[in-house]
Amino acid sequence: MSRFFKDILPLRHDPESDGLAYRHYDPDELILGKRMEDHLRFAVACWHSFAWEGGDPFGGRTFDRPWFGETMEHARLKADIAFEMFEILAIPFFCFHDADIRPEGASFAESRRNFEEIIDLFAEKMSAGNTRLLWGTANLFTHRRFMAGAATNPDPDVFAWSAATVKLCMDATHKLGGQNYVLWGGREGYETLLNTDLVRERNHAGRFLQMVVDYKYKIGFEGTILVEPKPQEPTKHQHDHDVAAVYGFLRDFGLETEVKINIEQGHAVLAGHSFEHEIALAASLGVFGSIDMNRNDYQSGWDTDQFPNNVPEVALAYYEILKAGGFTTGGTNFDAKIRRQSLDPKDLVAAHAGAMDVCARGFKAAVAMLEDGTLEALRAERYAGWDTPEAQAMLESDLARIANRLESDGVDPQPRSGRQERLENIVNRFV
Ligand code: XLS
Ligand code: NI
Ligand code: NI
Repeated sequence: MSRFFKDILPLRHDPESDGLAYRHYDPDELILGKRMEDHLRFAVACWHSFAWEGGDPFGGRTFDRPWFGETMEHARLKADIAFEMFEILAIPFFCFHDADIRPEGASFAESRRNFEEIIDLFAEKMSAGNTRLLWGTANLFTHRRFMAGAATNPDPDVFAWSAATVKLCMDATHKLGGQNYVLWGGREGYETLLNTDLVRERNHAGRFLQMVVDYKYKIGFEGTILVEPKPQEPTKHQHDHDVAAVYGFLRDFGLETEVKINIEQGHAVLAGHSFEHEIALAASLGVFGSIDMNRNDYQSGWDTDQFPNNVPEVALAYYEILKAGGFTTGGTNFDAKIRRQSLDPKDLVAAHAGAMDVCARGFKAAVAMLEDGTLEALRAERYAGWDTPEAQAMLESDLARIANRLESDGVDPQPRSGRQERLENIVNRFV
């Protein structure tokens, strides 16, 4: 029995349950020839579940956890409880930042030793259980040294600190067999141009990412390097605004075949996009990697990082992921936190269980929509005019020849319905 989760038993698939169970998520159910667990590849995010204390801009800690404290003893207890929850959920993956799992030391070397000791403990626990590492990452945003950025900091010493930290976190991710390494540039942006050298900052961020890719090859890390876009928050203008901006950035630095993108639902919404738009765009550019699954409150306009509970939204996201061929090294990371009034251990487990069920329902709906084929057929029909040899030849032509042909053939476009409501009605049959 767990010290923290007390009488909470390991969750099972039980559609009839009225307690803590998976009513829709069944890891072993075969879908399109693959187990549901292997399609969805769920992960717990250590920062929200075990490091976040329940604070908001107006108040501090609301959670009372026995592992809160800046000693190694606390860190070891935190690791124990985290792995207990992974077992209760029977979740296949987890993700972490260095700062989530170790106390900050008085020097870089002390922080490194603290971190390496916990990584060794993680390695032991992982070999005794079934939970693997989806991705590791470095926290280059919480400590005040990063207030003006990490790789984009005007102070070269902070660039150096960031490089050493990422090296350490990549080594740890490699050691634990992580499937990806993520970079989210929380502070890689700026508040005002009055104090910012935009060009230099962008160049430093690009050079930093090139060094990350070089280091991946140097140590033989076979996972995927992922960048996670976010348009604002914490800084006002972020260099990694959305998928389109990150793709342009990768192209600029020759990294578009080396680095892929980790797309977060809440960040997509903050950027003024839908989640499925970001996924479809990344897939079309060959840079789709993984997802951070959560949900923002649509009224508050900031990154509330709630657990997903909107099946139709989730279904449209998985529909695009399936069309892109599904995950390879990526997965569904719950970058989500319980609300600050959700004090009980049970709230933490129920949040993940509910989110996994929501994703399972959305995923199954997506599979059904794809197998049904009506949506794809109607989309293809909308563009069918382009399948003719004349239309294709126009793409090899030029403006003057096209203009001539328009008049000589008497071309006269006839508007046709986009049928949006009918398409939405079709989606509604499946969700
Ligand atoms: C914050 C980000 C962060 C990354 C990992 O908004 O989502 O949690 O996923 O650093
Ligand atoms: Ni986020
Ligand atoms: Ni995230």
